[in-house]
Amino acid sequence: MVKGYQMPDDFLWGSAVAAHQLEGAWNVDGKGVSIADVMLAGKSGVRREVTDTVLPDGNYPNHRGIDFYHTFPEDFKRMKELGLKAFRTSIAWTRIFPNGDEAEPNEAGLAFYDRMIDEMHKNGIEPVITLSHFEMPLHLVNAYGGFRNREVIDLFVKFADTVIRRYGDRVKYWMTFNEINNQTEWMNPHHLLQDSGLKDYRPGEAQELMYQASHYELVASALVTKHAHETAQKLGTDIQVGCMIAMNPVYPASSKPEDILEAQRAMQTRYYWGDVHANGVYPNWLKNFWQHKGFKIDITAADEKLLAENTVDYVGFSYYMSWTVSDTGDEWLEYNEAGNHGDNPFLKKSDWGWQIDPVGMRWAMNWMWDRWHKPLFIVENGFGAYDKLTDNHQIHDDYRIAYFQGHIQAMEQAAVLDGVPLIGYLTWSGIDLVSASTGEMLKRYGFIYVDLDDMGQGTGERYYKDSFKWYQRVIATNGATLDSLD
Ligand code: P53
Repeated sequence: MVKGYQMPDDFLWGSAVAAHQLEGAWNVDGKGVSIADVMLAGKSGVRREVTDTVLPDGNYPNHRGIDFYHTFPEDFKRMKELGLKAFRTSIAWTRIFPNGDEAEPNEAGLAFYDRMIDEMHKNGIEPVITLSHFEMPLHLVNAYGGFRNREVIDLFVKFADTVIRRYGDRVKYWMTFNEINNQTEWMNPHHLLQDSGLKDYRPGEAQELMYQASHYELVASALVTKHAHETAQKLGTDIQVGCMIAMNPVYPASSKPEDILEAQRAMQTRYYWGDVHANGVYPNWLKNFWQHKGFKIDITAADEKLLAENTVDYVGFSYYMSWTVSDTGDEWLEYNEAGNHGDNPFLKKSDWGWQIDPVGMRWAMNWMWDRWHKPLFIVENGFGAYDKLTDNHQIHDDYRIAYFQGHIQAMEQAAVLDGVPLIGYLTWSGIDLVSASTGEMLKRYGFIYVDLDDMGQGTGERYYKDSFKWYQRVIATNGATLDSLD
């Protein structure tokens, strides 16, 4: 028995994906080249190489995705059968502004998302849209330097305004930058490129550049929020704009006070983006830290006013794992995301080394609500695993069901027992797609299996995993039944 708790009637059960990880059709209907299009496939433990241009013989898994660009009408039928009430995807910036700086948008790209959004509504599924999910136009990286350049704010806001005006009558929930705080790990070039379009910098300037680019993104996010609220008024609709934070709780490795202090600073460091988005101000410790480091971040008084006056409507977050840290002896408590982590002896790991921690979900939800006082929206939670397709096309993924049982139960306890306001719960990813960190297809997340391998070989056929039936029943009982299938 796994105890479940019934959620409110309007609770949004759903799944989430990102355009570049499943659409394919990377150069179709006028789409430009994005940063996701120059990432080769990696493997577990092997980083994805980024090429300057698209090489003719490279294995670029995002070029084909799962061909969702063409299959979405049938795939949404399957998701309706699953019972999804909401579906999160992103709008690929390069379908709308192929290079990012054109005067006019690409009508074929806009028309594609018209069709996709209408198809969701036809199936009774509420769309949830991310504006920037690791897919900036490559041209903005090469010609502008990505978000280190203040000019990119206006280009992003123009893209966002264009799509919010176009779809604002049919899309209520929007998010600005996916996992904006992944760049806490600024020593990993992959995150700086995905989050901020930063490339070609000296290693010594990476940390300062990260803070500068992040500031411009926070300003862009506030401007988008402001404009979206104006658009909503004009259209007479309700539009909600959220931020999107990668929530990995960072625990102290022991009850030693120095470890606890270090963990507190780790949390402050990873989640200041949430502080600015939700509370509208930069924390003092961070301003002092910049000064200590000699960082000169361009933040104007007008920026600060804008941030204070345009906080988000809700906090969207992803949740996969938790970490632990120990004291480093540094008086400034500097948190090194790539270096400080240890193993938590109480937790098991996935095949990719991600520590599985359902209790941390409840802890994190309480922590965020206490700190930000904004409704929460879980927009990603899931388990990447190798799945085995049997001869008669079944997939017995009891490990995935077990992961969801623990996490959904913890989510329900936070919402029902602790009273944390929660809009919905979206699993990553509903249907198998290309992994963001490794580019693998074989790191699977779906309830729907897609018959493709890491080289893009396979029939592309869809099959239902055991977890499909399980999640279908969770949704049908509004979260009350979490037991395993018989
Ligand atoms: P993949 C790092 C750590 C946690 C989540 O991840 C992350 C990342 C960035 O790679 O990304 C989010 O596919 C992201 C999705 C991604 C999903 O988690 O690396 O928003 O795009 O696919 C799962 O296993």
